[in-house]
Amino acid sequence: MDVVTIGESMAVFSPESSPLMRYAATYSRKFGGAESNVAIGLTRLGHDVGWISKVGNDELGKGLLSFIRGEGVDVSQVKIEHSAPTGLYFKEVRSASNVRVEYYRKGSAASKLTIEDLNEAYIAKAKYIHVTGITPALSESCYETIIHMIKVARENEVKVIFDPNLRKKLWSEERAREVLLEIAAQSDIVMPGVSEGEFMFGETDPEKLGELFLNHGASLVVIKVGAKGAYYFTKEESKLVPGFPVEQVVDPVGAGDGFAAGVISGLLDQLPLTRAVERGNAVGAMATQIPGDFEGLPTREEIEQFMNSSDSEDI
Ligand code: KDG
Repeated sequence: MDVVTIGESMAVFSPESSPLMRYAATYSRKFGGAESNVAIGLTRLGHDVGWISKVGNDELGKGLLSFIRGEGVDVSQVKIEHSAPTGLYFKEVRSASNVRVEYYRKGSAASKLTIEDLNEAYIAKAKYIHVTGITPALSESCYETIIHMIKVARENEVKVIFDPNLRKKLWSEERAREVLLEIAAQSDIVMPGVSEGEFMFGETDPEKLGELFLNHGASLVVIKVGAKGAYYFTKEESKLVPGFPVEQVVDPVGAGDGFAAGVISGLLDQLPLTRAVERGNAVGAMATQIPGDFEGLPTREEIEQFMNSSDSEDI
């Protein structure tokens, strides 16, 4: 495996007959989950990815699992949890900057993940593991599982990639800050948004945040600054890589996962950092053009076409 990721995926319901959940009588059902979005993004770009999770013994869980399997992600480590249902969430996109989500995931199948669900040999064979700050927010056993997975990765020289993906609806701010900082300290590559960096360190300047994350333990820090693009920082160099302009954001949910998939894909292809982050920017931009958490994620051919035809600023 190039990358192994872990986390919850849910059935996603989006209002159809009215843009607002409170008035809609009909909804479309899709699937989504930050980590499986990244897995799908990477698979579409030609990489081998495994996703660890649990789904309920229910129709949505079975549908979700066969869908993600159909995208080419290895789901051999996904278990069916008989004691809890697959999580759900409802998503209303009012505008690019105003998205509302309602979660129905407390006590869900994925929240029952435990250390026993980790196959250490499977993790040890990956080049990277990818974890987010969503999974440890789901339950105490999920938190322990993430910490253990990072330990197994480090013991086996597998690089740890961390996207804080702060979800304030899932836990208290104090606990979130504590755990996100704990995981960041054990990660090789950290990819926060600038507001997540501010939440963790109380600093808004991306340059200062880059330094803070490096001193905290990461060897590569990539900080997303929305449409402007993303900065990257190592001990040796730092740079702002400009984003790709898009006419209109149709659905911003999943753009960060697309960005992560693009950057990781660039790292797997051993591109120079500027090019890897540029690929992240491009995949993130494409993800915003289609409704759905991962539907807009491109194949390799599509991303090349987009990057060649796009008038991104010279970098
Ligand atoms: O990053 C996109 C995710 O937010 C979405 O797919 C659902 O995983 C999800 C979450 O926890 O909100």
